[in-house]
Amino acid sequence: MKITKVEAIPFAIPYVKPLRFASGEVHTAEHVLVRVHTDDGVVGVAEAPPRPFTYGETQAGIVAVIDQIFGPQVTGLTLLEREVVQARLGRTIGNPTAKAAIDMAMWDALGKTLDLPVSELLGGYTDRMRVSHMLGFEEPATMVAEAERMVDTYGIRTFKVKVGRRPVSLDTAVVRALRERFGDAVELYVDGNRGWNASESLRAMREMADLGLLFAEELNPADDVLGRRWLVGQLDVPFIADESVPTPADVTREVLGGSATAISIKTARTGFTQSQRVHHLAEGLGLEVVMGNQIDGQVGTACTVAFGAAYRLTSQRAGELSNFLDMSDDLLTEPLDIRDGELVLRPQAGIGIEIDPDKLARYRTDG
Ligand code: MUC
Ligand code: MG
Repeated sequence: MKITKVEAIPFAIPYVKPLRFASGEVHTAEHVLVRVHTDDGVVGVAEAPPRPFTYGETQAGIVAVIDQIFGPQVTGLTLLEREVVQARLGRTIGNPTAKAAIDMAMWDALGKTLDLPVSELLGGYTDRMRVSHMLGFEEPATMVAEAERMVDTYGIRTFKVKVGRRPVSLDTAVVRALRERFGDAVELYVDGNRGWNASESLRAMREMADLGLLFAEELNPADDVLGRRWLVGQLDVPFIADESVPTPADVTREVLGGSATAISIKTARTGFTQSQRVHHLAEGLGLEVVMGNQIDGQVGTACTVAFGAAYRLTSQRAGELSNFLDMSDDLLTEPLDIRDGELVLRPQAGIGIEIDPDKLARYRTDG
């Protein structure tokens, strides 16, 4: 169970169509595959998605920090020394997806070593999650057409609508068009990625008051401290903190400060070990939780559903598990399969996936 090597392999897979939102856009999945090798010959895998517009990490930076700092810090430890790993990686502030991928690849290796699924090791609550699909910026008719395709092809009935454009009517028109098209047959919530200020956010939420939204997410910056508190105090739906809470300490600060009333858990940034802490904190505080999407590929999505299905709280709401559908290809031998609006866990050990060596050879960009 001793870690002998940590590999960080950059790869690039184009999107069929770009995803656009208030803080940026994604055209190609330029991610990093992390492989943790042990002295038993076991290899655990996970992926780190750089989000320069959110956390400041880049693909080259993730490879460098793993090769030069985090890899050497964990090599020689066993897969059971996860708290030692957390303490060592935690000395460095930031680099959330690089740290998370190492943690999840270790859990995958542990599951494979013990011949048990990670989701069962974590909590074993259920074997599936309902799927929520994220709709990026387009014209209302295009976004409605994409939602129709998701309903018809995959049975998905929960949509997170990206908002945060100006004027706010650009976005409120989309949400209204979706509600008019689908009536009560779909669940809708909105995510602003900090695009609006507090008063624009409140105006938009009032314009959409009759549209039955489940949540509002990160409509304005959390650093508008008083504005954010003012906004959250006036809403009658839970306000989800996403990129403002990359650590358990941030969750505590934002929630106790009145700047959030619900939490997005993203395994891409808190791995499994820190996501457990966020989950336990949310449970103790009585907060709603959504399993979020860091625009993950299939490796990252397998991690999200493994964690989300492990606990009652994280499996209540639909998880954001479908954005890999916009990618032209992926790395798995057997693609994830969304059916009847659900993603079902694979019964295999670890996170239940296998990397296709030919696909990795085709898409890796390190020579
Ligand atoms: C989301 O929920 O915000 C877009 C930016 C980011 O950091 O994550 C995605 C999705
Ligand atoms: Mg978000």
